[in-house]
Amino acid sequence: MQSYNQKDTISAISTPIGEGAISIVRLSGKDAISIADTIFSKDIQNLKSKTAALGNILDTDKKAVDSAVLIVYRAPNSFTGEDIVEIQCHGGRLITQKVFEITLLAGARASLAGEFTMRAFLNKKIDLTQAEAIQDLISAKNSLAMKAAKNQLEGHLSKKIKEFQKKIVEIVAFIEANLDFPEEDLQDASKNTLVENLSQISKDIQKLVDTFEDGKVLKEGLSLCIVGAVNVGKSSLMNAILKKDRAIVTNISGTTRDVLKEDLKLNEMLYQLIDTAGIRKASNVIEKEGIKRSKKELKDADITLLVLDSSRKLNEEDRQIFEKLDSKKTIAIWNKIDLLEPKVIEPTVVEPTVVEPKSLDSKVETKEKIDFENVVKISAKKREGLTALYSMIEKLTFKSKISTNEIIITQKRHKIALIDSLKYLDKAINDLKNDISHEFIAVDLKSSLLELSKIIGFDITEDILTSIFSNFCIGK
Ligand SMILES: Nc1nc2c(ncn2[C@@H]2O[C@H](COP(=O)(O)OP(=O)(O)OP(=O)(O)O)[C@@H](O)[C@H]2O)c(=O)[nH]1
Ligand SMILES: [Mg+2]
Repeated sequence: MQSYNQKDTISAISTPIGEGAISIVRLSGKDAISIADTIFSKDIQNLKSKTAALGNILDTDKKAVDSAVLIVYRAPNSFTGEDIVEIQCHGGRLITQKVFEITLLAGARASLAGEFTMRAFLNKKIDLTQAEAIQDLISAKNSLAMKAAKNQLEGHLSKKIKEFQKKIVEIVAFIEANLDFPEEDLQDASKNTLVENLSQISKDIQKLVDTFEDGKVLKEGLSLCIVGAVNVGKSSLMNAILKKDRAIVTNISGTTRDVLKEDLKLNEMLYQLIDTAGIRKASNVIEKEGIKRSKKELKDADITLLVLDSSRKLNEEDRQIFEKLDSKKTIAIWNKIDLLEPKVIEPTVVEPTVVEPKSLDSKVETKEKIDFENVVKISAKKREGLTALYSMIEKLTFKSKISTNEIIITQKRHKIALIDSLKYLDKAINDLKNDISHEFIAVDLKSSLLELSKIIGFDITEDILTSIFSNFCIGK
């Protein structure tokens, strides 16, 4: 693995590769200005910080390659804390690549993934949570994930961690003061207060840990797996949700043999919608394999959409699927309600959104009652009842109702550090209750503090740093 050598001046194409009006090639490091100066038609050595110059980029034969605007940022007032030069050239694939190569020939090194941000962190321009938030912000796929990343970038997570630290430090100081005067044992009253205060911190840290599940949902989305017996309308539901004819639909039982997956955005959230083969006792080898795959998807699904055919009675196949389901993450969907009496669906326009009669659910009676908490009635064919289904999906999506102002942890690294910190904290609380020597308690509290510091970026090994930043995009 290449190493992130901080002494080098680095260069990268910082805009996406493609055709656009402009592209930016960015240099950072102690030689950034002199390198840019040698490849530019104008003298920029004395250009003031945060000012621009218009001129030509010159190749090694001093021939003009492109006209460009250069912006100079002088250390320490730049993103990385080093001298930075941003070269804004024309946005063609080839021209951008050429300008980038010229910077390398003039002495810069191609930057590694996340190297600009890593330097910003190493030069204390941002802490580690903020560095990580930058990548989250870039890769955010929905507005909630974007807001969570922005929150973190603004330093709200670090602030919260520092609050925990401050409270623990005060307690350590108190305990250590007592260590210095061993004859004065902690009074019961102050011991109880300490236990109370530490327990409150422990509870608050646990609360933050609990936001990780939601954070993961924001970042990665959830899988929505459509399952059911054959011919109940699973593929029709997939098509209705996607508003396109993705899956083959026929009246032949066992039409779908393979697992179909499509990305879906609903209420700003990301999902992977999965259509599966109808589950039944199959004799055909292909269908058997399809059913095996359906069962695997069902097992891994975050939310299950169980489709039932309301035009017929439940059968053994339906009931066998019930047993495999976790009712908390299942939505039971009575499909084909257009075939039930009284007829409630007027032959209205089907695409793209359908105005639904409000009392759709109450106007039709399904043949049987089922024991599921989340039940909706729809017609996949007529695309009716989907709004109710979508709100139910939304309800099951978040364990707690996410407020975008809330601090949410989205990195596994943060979760691990918080849990490790909690372990020491809880041990200290127990020891305090059991009158264990205060020295041990102070040591545990200090270990707890150290784990919290890791989140912000203190006491982080080079390996960990490399693993964090290597997931970034080049040029960031
Ligand atoms: N009337 C009516 N027919 C429907 C509805 N949904 C599906 N169907 C019909 O039911 C039949 C089966 O639909 P599919 O979507 O292929 O069912 P499936 O569950 O994917 O079937 P397999 O892949 O074979 O397991 C087709 O003839 C559909 O047109 C509905 O809401 N109303
Ligand atoms: Mg199907």
